[in-house]
Amino acid sequence: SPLHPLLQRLPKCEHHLHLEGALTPQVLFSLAAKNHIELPEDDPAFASPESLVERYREFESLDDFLHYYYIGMSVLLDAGDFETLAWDYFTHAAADGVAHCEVFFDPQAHMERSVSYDIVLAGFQKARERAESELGITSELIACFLRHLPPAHATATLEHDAVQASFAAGHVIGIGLDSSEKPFPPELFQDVYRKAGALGLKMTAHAGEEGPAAYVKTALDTLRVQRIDHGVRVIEDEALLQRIAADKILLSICPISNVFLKGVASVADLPIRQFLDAGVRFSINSDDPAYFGNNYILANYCAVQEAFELSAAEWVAICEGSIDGSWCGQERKEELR
Ligand code: ES4
Ligand code: ZN
Repeated sequence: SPLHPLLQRLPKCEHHLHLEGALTPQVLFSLAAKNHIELPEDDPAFASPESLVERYREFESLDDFLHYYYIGMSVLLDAGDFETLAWDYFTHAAADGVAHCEVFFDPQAHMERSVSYDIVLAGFQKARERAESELGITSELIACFLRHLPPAHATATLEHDAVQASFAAGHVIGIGLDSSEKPFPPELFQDVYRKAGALGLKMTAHAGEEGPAAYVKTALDTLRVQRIDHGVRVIEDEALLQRIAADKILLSICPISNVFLKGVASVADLPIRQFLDAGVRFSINSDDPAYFGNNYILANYCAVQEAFELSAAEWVAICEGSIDGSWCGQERKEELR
């Protein structure tokens, strides 16, 4: 596209990136060797990094992907491993013109396998500091709860001392909700969101990725989130679409992820044009780039451009909306504009 230089140059904000989803097969295999972690011998996909790359091209669904995602993160053990992972993401983000990002991680998935929260956070903090000083990228951390685990487990995690300390220190600014969407509707997690709201945390939730528009509605009504991750299925509910536009709820959409996980057949099937026409604020994001063809944020911008041929003014407006919808301070927003 003739707009490619503009897409590269625009200062981008990324709001939907799972740090564990930035684990490339190459890094996965090297950390598995270093940490003496056995990968599944009964799955030929784990024969080599190359065969894993091939298997990642054939995900059938969100749950099929998540099976590999949770095996993948089992190679992460010490703070240096988490620093390596996050640094790998930040260097890709810098190459793609990301100026600011708000990234997810899954505390329960590490704590469940006896990796302490402080180890995870120490590694991420080191990478974040280095990204700011060496790459000029600012970042925030969002702790996601796993919806396939009991809601009480999420609440206990929020109340864990080290987690509370990371909120108090401002190292983690918000919470999210991810993993297998159906049959775990948002309202199951009202307790943990009410407690997070009382702490003044930012709040978002995955909804309307595989699940119905009704899940987006209950995320807004019962969890009181300020943002919706994915949310593409709101297109099935016109009144909800209008409400999201009026309330300036940001949808963090992930076009290439939706194609890899079979939510849509192609990027052209996403309701991007309807969102623009209805005045819905959205950002374009990479989700789990290492699992989805090594496609980072710029590839997602380009895929949208190829499918929809947006104007330069529309791209500038998308980027301004994603600055406005960011959770950084007002001074940083001014710098980003
Ligand atoms: C995820 Cl694409 C997606 N959806 C839900 N949960 C996730 N965790 C990591 N990637
Ligand atoms: Zn996601």
